[in-house]
Amino acid sequence: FCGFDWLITLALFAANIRIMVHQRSIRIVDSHTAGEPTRVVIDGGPKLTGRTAFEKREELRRDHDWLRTCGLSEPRGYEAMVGALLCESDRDDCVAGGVFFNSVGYLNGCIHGTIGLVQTLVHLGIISAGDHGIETPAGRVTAQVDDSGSISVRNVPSYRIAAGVSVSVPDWGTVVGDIAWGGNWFFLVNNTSGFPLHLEHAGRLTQYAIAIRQSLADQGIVGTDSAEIDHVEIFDSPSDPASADSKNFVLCPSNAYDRSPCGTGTSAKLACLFSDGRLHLDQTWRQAGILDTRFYGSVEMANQANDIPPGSIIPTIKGQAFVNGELTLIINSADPFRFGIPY
Ligand code: PYC
Repeated sequence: FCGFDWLITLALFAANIRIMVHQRSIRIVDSHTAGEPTRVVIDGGPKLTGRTAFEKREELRRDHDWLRTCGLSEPRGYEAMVGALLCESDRDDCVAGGVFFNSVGYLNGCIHGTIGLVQTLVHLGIISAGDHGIETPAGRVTAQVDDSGSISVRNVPSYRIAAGVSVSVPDWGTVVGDIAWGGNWFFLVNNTSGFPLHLEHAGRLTQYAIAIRQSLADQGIVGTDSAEIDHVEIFDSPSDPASADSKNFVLCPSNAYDRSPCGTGTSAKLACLFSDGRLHLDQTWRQAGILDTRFYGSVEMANQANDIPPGSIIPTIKGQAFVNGELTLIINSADPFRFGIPY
């Protein structure tokens, strides 16, 4: 070899390897909030051109759904996992944006996921204690990071649109519940399954909740603008009344149950309690989830606006997340399941 010959040979060799096995890397930070996992894509995802988080979510859904399936479907993920694509926000009052998804589709808002995303930003040294705006497809939320490691998220306006709705559920009888919005649509019921809200009954509780959700759809019971009610929230007495006011079991759209008390679900619950006069403006509601981990909720009145019913509240949900992994996903063109196992 003389002159630049060896350099040209090296470049051709590298190019050949790239053609033979094309590889793409996605950088991830994993965390859990009260037991519920959040997988945040921090680098290597598609560059989105949408202006708002809502537009970005629709672009992701339409043009880049591979990111969701590759991160959350097996063999890399599982159905309880929620993913978030960390985005820039065009808003001056937001430090970042987040688009949330799961193994079957996309979410409007996700409070445990927002707490996980904010903890990820703290972990990366991007933010520290203080107030930070985050843009989500459901609207802007504010996250307050405190020195003790807790994160409080001031959510979007939440409200109940119907109380005491009866639904006939094959094999389970008539179930009566409320329909409320807390950033996602929820049907909230007291537990009539006959199975206590304990982890050992998660399978039967999941069947009960799926049957309720299916019956809502079959009987045309929907949210505003005919939106599907895709979350079911079941309540019972807390395991330890000294540390919680209520315990829940929340079915998510992927048919997984939320390991946390579900932040948007707790927001919907606060809206119902407030409408019933069972929660006051200066009160803290302690909501336990199926693992007996807790979110702490409080409410303020929402300013009246055309798109929300009178009496809507703004919930603030406090919880804690722990970063438990940093990894690089490798998308190898030779791998038949590089975008996840389809099902
Ligand atoms: O915490 O809002 C939440 C949530 C929604 C779905 C799973 N977790």
